[in-house]
Amino acid sequence: MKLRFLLVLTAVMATVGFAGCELQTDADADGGNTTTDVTTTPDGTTDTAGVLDYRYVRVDDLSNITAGQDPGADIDAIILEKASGTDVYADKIEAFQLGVDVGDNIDPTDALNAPDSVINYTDAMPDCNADAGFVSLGGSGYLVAHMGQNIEVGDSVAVIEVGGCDYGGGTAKLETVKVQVSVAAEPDNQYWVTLGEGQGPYLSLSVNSLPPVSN
Ligand SMILES: [Ca+2]
Ligand SMILES: [Ca+2]
Repeated sequence: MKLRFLLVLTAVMATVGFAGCELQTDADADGGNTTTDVTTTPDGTTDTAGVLDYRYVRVDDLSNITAGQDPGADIDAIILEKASGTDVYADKIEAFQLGVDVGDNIDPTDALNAPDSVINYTDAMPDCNADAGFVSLGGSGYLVAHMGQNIEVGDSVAVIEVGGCDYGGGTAKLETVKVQVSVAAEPDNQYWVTLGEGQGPYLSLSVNSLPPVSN
């Protein structure tokens, strides 16, 4: 009888101890709880205290095209298509790695802001400027961009690539890219979530699930 009581007491203490640790871990600066402390940020997106925002997009060139003019995928723009219908653009390049460097168009800031090479990108055969307004990743390179708002479930991330469009002298070559999103900017951080891969000129990938990452 006495032994049984002791075992029960030990189990109760273990449970209390575990719950105590959990509360300690979840408590944040203002004493709230990470699951309930939701605020709205100045840019209109929701912000959950203790949970990092998905704000970065990595685009990898999977084409392996390393010769010719502007080899590899030619990125004109990255668009965060919010569930609300608003389009938000990349506003900063965080990292950039060229595959081969034989192109004229190797300035990664050409992937920022609204499309300026393939403007009518939703048309079946858009027009494109094959001379300017995009960055060629060189067959195996990548770039990481910071987006103007948080990437959330229900949004889509679109990459505008100068391919499958009419440049005046024919149709620009389509090239395959892979698209990932993360809470961190480093090219090799552990939090990248793959949205998918495919070809342009308008590759729009939906954001179906994003695992919460605590800070
Ligand atoms: Ca190309
Ligand atoms: Ca551009």
